[in-house]
Amino acid sequence: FHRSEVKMSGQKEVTFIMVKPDGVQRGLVGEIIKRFESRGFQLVGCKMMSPSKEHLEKHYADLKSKSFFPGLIKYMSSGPVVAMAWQGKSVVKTGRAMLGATNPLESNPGTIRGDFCIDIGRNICHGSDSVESGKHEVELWFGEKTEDYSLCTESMIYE
Ligand code: IDP
Ligand code: MG
Repeated sequence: FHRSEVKMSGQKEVTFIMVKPDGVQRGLVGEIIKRFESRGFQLVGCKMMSPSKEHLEKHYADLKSKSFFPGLIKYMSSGPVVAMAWQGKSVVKTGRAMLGATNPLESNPGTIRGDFCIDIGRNICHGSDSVESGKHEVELWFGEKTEDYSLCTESMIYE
């Protein structure tokens, strides 16, 4: 690796961000996109869709044994979602910080959940919780179909 290639590969980290059905209904799609865009992250995939129960069960497979799992699947299939892949340096960890805590009442003001919601079962957005799950979830929701392009503002965002 050249130095610049090492830097570039760090900036290629991806996370899966989803506006949940309540976020769509409440008109928060633009607000959530705006925050990631303004921060400097790069949108590499975006689609509105109504995922099947089977797809949602795969996405939330690690929560299958939880008592709230049936309710979660019902909530998540109550309307269309906006699925997104965002790319950039440390986008997974930073994306989680931008979302706030799982329970919105424990989310700081200034975070998406801390600014726009109250109940854990209506917390308006999803974000991958590790670099590995970011890769896995982007693959699950987009397959190979994310965009590979460079931002012309890159040298204004990264030193
Ligand atoms: P995360 O979305 O912050 O990563 P997870 O623990 O992965 O949180 O849970 C996935 C989603 O399941 C949460 O965003 C929330 O919508 C729902 N959820 C988690 N815990 C509860 C609960 O105790 N009651 C109801 N819903 C829950
Ligand atoms: Mg999670």
